[in-house]
Amino acid sequence: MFGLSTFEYDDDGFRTCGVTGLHIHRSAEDMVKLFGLTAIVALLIGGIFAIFVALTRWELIGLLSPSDFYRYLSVHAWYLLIFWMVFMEIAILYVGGAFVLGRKLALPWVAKAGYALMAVGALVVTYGIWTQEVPNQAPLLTSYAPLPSPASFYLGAILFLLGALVAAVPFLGTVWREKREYPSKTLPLVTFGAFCTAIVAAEAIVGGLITFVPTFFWRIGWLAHIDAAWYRQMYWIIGHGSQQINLLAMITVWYFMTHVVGGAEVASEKVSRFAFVLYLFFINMGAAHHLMSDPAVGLGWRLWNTSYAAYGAVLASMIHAFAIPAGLEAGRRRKGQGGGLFGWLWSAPWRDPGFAATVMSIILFGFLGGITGVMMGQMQLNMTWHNTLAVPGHFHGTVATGTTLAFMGLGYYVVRLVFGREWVGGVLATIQPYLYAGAMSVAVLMMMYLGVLFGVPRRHPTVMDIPGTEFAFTAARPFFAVFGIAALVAIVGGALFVAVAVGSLLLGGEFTGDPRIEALRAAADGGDPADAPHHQSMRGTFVFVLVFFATFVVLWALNWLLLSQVWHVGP
Ligand code: HEM
Ligand SMILES: [Cu+2]
Repeated sequence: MFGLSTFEYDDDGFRTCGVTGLHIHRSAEDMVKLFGLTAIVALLIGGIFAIFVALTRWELIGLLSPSDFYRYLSVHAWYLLIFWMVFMEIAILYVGGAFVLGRKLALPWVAKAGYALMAVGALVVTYGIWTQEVPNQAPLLTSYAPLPSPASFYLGAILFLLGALVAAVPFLGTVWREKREYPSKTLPLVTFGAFCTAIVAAEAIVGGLITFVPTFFWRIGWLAHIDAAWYRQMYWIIGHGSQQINLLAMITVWYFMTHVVGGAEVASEKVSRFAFVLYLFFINMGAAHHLMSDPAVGLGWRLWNTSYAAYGAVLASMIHAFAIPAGLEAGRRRKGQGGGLFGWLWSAPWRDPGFAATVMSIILFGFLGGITGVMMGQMQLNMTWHNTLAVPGHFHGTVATGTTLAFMGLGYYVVRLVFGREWVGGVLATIQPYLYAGAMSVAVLMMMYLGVLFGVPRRHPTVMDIPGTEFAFTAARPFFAVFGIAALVAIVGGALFVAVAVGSLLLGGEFTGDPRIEALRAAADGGDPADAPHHQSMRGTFVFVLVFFATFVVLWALNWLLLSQVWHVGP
């Protein structure tokens, strides 16, 4: 597809990847290219809109008028959080399914039909956002009823969701055929992770259809009324559910990339699989954190879901957060790649942007997104975070820093291993993950400070005041300056990724293999059972775990201190 490939195939349409040893069929490869490239186009468009959004919030520039701000913010959110992520996730399903199992993609025409539905849906959503009328029809991400967002917007969202559901069918069909052929063989961990992702995705999408279809009927006049509280609760099945898809897909990419590029080996398959299963049972309930201040649902319901059940999913994340670095440490130690406490890290391929992006993703997702998510997902602490700029701070730590970096890392290897192109850009490609990760981290921290310390609201185009009130945020000005500069640098970092990826496809030489990765694969073939991954020392990872927990405790205590200072009870 696209005539960009440099590979040759056997008569059945298979080839053997020289780097990973995977048997890859053309049918799956074509779809990975199609969905992957579309995702990168969405990243580019959403990134362009990030410029306008960030430069409006930076009061020194104050670029857009209020009506334009909400229109641009809606495009930014839908192209990045939904289109960039979901197109990439379908590609990940096909990598985790057909590629890893060494099979043809089942029902490739269904994949094409799903793609067409998704693409049309995305365009209709864009049309809806663009033609909405001021003052208050811009959907943003949530399009809460009774906000009268355009009917075309809801129609587009329905088409897109249907398309994603259809596009998941070839993945499930591929797994089905594998199980029919080898009923007693366990699925590889990456396929298992992709399978759990697909289940969580199906639940989220069905929830989205249950929400958007009646809302669409309401907008075209077939239904007289939509209950606002019903909408809010149902909407978050997809609103939060899509973040669960992002999380599971990202973790699957972490396992895949640390293994392929870093030589990681899974220390305990059972424990890692158990963690995926924990998500299946508990992660949905986390959605209730969006209703933490909502009077329409009971207090007990909110507390149970967010402070008890959700911790089942947090436990799963903790297990992966240990298992993946531990797998990297154990795998590299076993292959003789560095001893001592951190030798396995110093010797890692830090100049490889695929590896660097993956590791930055793991670290920053945990420290910036994970810790803040658990804190603001807790009833009392939520009061100081709710609806402030700290909330976008949190989710730019998760999706915009963590998940986006993981998908960029995978993107680098799609360029190499699927398109068969070597990266162009030299040192620019090497620094890209660091530039994006570093600047994004600063922007995220500033959003959090502005929100928690100054109470600056989210989703607001006039920045230094709240019209009609006495509030003024002038003291926050220096933080906005740092935010604005960091946001611009982050946008440059994101643009650099698009430039390297697209540049490599058009101008890159043929990728003929990476001696470092081949050496890792050669070193993996030691058959000594005493030399198993779980017999290796994982003390380096243990030190990281202690650092992580210490940070967690300090931030937790600090946030309670801030909460205690919000008001004084008594004389
Ligand atoms: C350099 C990159 C980026 C910058 C500078 C940036 C900046 C911003 C800013 C300033 C806001 C508005 C906050 C507010 O006023 O409430 C925002 C909102 C948002 N951004 Fe980003 N962003 C970037 C990348 C991303 C990425 C990669 C994603 C998703 C994967 C993303 C998803 C969102 C979402 C979902 C919203 C909220 C929309 C809503 O409130 O409904 N952003 N972004
Ligand atoms: Cu959520």
